[in-house]
Formats: sequence, structure tokens, C-alpha cells
Amino acid sequence: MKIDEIVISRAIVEGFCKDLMDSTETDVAVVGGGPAGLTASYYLAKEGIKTVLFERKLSIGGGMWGGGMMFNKCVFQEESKRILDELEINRKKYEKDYYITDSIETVSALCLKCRKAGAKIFNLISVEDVMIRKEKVTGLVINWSATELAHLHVDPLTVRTKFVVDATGHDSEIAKIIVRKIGKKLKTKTGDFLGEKPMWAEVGETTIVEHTKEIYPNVYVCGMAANAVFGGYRMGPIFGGMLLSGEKVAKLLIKKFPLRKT
Ligand code: 48F
Repeated sequence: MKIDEIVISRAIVEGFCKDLMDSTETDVAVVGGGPAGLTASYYLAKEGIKTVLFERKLSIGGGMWGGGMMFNKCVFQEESKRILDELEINRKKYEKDYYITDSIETVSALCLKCRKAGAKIFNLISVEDVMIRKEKVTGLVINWSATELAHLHVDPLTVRTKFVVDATGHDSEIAKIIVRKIGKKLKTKTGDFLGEKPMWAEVGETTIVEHTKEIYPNVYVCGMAANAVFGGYRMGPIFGGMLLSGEKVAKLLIKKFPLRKT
């Protein structure tokens, strides 16, 4: 068989551009491909909702690969076991109410399930701003992460979306952009970004689900970003809350698409 490098190049450029063009208008844009953003994208896509995820880094998976302090195991509590089962992630019971998984398998399964469900994932793209019309977020401003890293003066592009999910982890970047650009208008007690509290896994894992909600018209927050926006505790390498938070944001958004095609 003849192999032509130029055909390979064309296939890559054309295939990628087709995906990007198709993603310029979407139902839900998820920012951040950690456990929370991936879980949210999986459940949304599974329901037939057009879902696009933007991840700054080369690899998807956020803080999951390294487990706890690079010991590549993840711990999950009983409540999240059903999501592990849905995603076909192998788990072992450690002791009552605690399960342990291999972090490499966990991230890979999340990523695969997400793609197979139909979510589009763009790695190496950072969200650097939002588009706001009539006090509602209507789109995201994106650029190659490489331009950011190299401090290149290159203007970004914009995608339109009905809803945004801030799944950017501890940094809660979308919430912070909103406060920086238009002031203290978040749906928190003060309107400001309240900031993450220190480690308290038991409380953090409970509040993360409560804190998973709309923070500005059309913008929802999930995962560690939810606790950071609402002043919740951090919880370290127990990951059940991330999956439960991703599932919750998907449930909230699914209700917004009553006429979706399944
Ligand atoms: O940090 P991350 O894994 O967030 P998460 O899904 O899970 C948190 C846990 O990993 C852990 C924890 C467990 O108790 O606390 O930290 O809430 O994933 C967030 C992802 O978002 C990407 C970032 O590279 C990471 O992979 N990200 C952050 N800001 C942007 C972004 C941005 N502006 N544009 C694109 N991606």
C-alpha cells in the first residue's frame, strides 16, 4: 500500500477543522477536563445534548492521574459507587464505605465513555474570556494554550453556547473572569468569588454537591470549582464528590432541554 504524507496531513487538518467548525455553536460548553467536567460531559452527551469540552492541557483528566501525592490510586465513597459501575471502572472495597481504583484506568474510562457518548473534547485549548449579552453568558473566548504559554500576542476565537459549565478545578477560572470583567455579580452571598477553605474531606465532599449550581445566568459550576466559588472545604484525593458533582450539573442542565432528541 502506498502511504502519502500529504494525505495524512490533509486528513488531520480537515478532520480537526470539521470538528472545530461544528463546535462553534453548541448546547453546553464544559471548561476543564478533570473528573467533574468529564462526568458532566458524559451524562449530558448520553442524553443527546450537544456537548463540547475545552481542556487547557495536553492530557485530559486534571488532578486524577496522580491519585494522592503521586500514588496513582483514587479513593471513592459508597455514594459514588454507582457512577463507577456505570462507567465500568474496576473498584476494590478497601473497608466499609471506601473503594479504591487505579487512577490511570479511572481517567481513561471517563475519557472513553465521554467520547463514546458523543461529547467532543478539545485538548490544548484554553478558555480565556466569556461573551456576555443582556447579562447572560452566551459564549466562550478560546485560544491555543500554546499562545498563552509563549505569551504570543494572538487574538482568540469565540464559540456560542447555550450553557457553560465551569469545571476548572481549584482555580474556578470562569467564575473569576466574570467577577473581573463585570464585577461581583455571582450568585454567592456577596456576589464575589468566596474562595476555597482548607482541607476537610467529609464536609467538602458533602457541600460540593450543594454548591453545584448556577453561578451567573447560563453559567454552572461543578467539581472543586464549586467549593472554591462558594467558600467550601477542599478534600484531597477522594474523588466521589467530583463524579457526583459532574452528575448533578448534568441533571440540572438536562432539565433545560426538554425537547432534546435522545
Ligand atoms: O483540577 P481538576 O481535576 O478539577 P475537578 O474536576 O477535580 C478536582 C480534583 O482533581 C482534585 C480534588 C479532589 O478532591 O480536589 O483537585 O474539579 O481539572 C480541572 C481541569 O480544568 C483545566 C485544567 O487544566 C484541569 O485539567 N482548566 C483550568 N482552567 C482552564 C482549563 C481554562 N481556562 N481553559 C481550559 N481548561
